[in-house]
Amino acid sequence: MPLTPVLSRYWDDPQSWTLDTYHRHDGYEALRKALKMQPDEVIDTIKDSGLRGRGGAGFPTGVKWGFIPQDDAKPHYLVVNADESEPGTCKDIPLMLATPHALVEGVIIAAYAIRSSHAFIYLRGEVVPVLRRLQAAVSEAHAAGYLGRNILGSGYDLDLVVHAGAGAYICGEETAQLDSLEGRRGQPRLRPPFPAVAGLYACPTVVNNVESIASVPPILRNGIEWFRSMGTEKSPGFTLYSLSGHVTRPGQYEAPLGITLRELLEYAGGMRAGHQLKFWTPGGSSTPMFTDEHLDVPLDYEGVGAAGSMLGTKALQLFDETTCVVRAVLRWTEFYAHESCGKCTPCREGTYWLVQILQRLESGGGSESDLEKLLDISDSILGKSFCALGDGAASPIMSSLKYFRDEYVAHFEQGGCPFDPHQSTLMA
Ligand code: L3W
Ligand code: SF4
Repeated sequence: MPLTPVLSRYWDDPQSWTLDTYHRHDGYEALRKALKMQPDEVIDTIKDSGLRGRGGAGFPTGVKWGFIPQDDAKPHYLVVNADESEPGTCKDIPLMLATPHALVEGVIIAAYAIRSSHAFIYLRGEVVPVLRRLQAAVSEAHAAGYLGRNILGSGYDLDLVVHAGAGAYICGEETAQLDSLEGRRGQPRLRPPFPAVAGLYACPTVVNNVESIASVPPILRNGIEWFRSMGTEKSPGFTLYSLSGHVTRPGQYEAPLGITLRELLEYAGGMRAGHQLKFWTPGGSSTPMFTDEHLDVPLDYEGVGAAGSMLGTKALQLFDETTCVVRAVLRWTEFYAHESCGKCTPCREGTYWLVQILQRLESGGGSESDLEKLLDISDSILGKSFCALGDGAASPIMSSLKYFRDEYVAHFEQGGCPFDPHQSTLMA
């Protein structure tokens, strides 16, 4: 399959982030088109395109917009989830840094479609250069008449606020993000009601990922058929795959949904010289891991799901044979234990105990019964915790024990890690 650079096509242009550059690439043409359509027509276009949410779950974007009730008196809100923090996930930050106007134009179109006059971009607060770039793009868009009152003479008004979060992974969960935006400590809310019914300030709210929203202008500009000519029937279009780890040329590869890791690896120059793939994540550390047996799994929602994992954020982290799987899983589990918000017992207590057991095993202690404890605790978390963070913590443990149980056993049988830690750059 060929690469299909759409979102990333001019990331390397000088001053790619300015309004002038964006105008040279047909910037804001899709907005002009959208403002001549009825909001429902815009929703139908995105529904018919088959665009699916790029933040992890793959929920159809147009269907989500269609949930917003049209006959109520409450305000509607659009919130862009730009709190990218899933381990390995690194696509939204480069997109916003290189082409912030692609996101801003998508926001205006999406807000118009759901009849919202207040939109927010909830950004991970640590990425100050992105915050500055987004704020500059919003100012440029205001000055050019794309934001504010009576946008391009259409009578439509929109205010867009860029909000910097305080650096908590849980605030990437959509309802925790809404709590945080409202000024409270970010913790997930019970769903239903989904945000589309009762979201920000208890009003109908659409929460979408950055890449999903940035994909809207090209669809409106080029049409449904063009979008559906890429990808698969159920997972149409192009998307950003982020390759990291022991790969020759790590980075963003924009390609149709349904491409395989084997094909992406050809573009990325293969694994680093002299080494072989051992295990990888299809969509960040929250998705069950794959091995070299899965090189030909189509990277779309159906293909990855059928092979027992999730496409997630398409963050492909690749590890070669020098990596200790127990140590990698320990590092991820420490992350989840640190980021657990503490609201529910299975995740709050479970992630703590998982770290204790993994630390014991990784340092050469423990026994066979520890492996059963890991599975037992993971089973108490998976599907039984309040939000997806718990499931994400259990997934790498369960999948690594499925594929690499022998390696866990080798640790306690040999009384230490069988890998030379100096050989694995990812273990430093
Ligand atoms: C109205 C209904 N709306 C579902 C909406 C819902 C949400 C979207 C998808 O988690 C996953 C998670 C992470 N009426 C609805 C409805 N909706 N039914 O549709 O909902 P859901 O529950 O399937 O997923 P989610 O809560 O959005 C996302 C995984 O993605 N993930 C991501 C991690 C981190 C990042 C990041 O750092 N950027 O994305 C990686 O795998 O574990 O499973 O909007 O409201 N009946
Ligand atoms: Fe909080 Fe973890 Fe429970 Fe989610 S699963 S609500 S992060 S304690």
